[in-house]
Amino acid sequence: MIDLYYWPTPNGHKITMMLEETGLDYRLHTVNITRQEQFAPEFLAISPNNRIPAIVDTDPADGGPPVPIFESGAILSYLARKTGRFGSSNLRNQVEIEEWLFWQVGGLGPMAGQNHHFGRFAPEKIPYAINRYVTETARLYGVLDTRLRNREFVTGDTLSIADFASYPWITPEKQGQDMSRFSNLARWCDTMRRRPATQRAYAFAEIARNGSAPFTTTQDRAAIFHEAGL
Ligand SMILES: N[C@@H](CCC(=O)N[C@@H](CS)C(=O)NCC(=O)O)C(=O)O
Repeated sequence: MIDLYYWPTPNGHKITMMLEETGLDYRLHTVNITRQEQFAPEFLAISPNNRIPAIVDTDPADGGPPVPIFESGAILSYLARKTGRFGSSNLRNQVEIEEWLFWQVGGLGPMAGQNHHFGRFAPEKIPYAINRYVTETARLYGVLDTRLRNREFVTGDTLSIADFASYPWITPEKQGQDMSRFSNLARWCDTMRRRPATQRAYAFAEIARNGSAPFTTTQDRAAIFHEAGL
């Protein structure tokens, strides 16, 4: 069983997308970061950087005690190893998956995060900062758009953890981006959005945001699917 500590943000969506795609059994625990729940000592014991997402695998492959993991990239890689899915055993493909995973966690995520901060949340509007991060987000969109020109997914013909990492961070309407400049990226976003697992992941996001109790059992989860018509 995977215990997922989650809030419905882009970094949270990455992991629910992966878990829904793999069909792994998981329990979802909300950590409301708008109410500072990420600073609770129980959560910090799992995620010392006071950030979601985090997981605890209560049934690790080595049969040992539960494994806690923080950082979305580390979680995606761990789950890929655990399930044998959305990673690769091919050396060259592995390199590509890691490149694009690190590109997202070190580039697209932080830059788009600053874009959100200065464009939407900062109490003071600072044109230099807004422009800097909108421009940098556009550059990163362009890099991914070029990458997707001859590929269905970020690392080739098959879906990988690199896709789960980037998809939730492409929100042009929140990031001052004109998607008509990025046709390959738009096509890929559409493919990702239509996947049933993505639909389920985002349905949970809505439920968590509305303050409903998170699910703790597979039965609760089935009931939520049923209610959401998924
Ligand atoms: N590098 C981290 C970033 C995680 C992150 O920034 N999480 C945000 C929500 S998207 C958070 O928990 N913020 C709470 C805080 O800053 O206190 C990852 O990829 O997991």
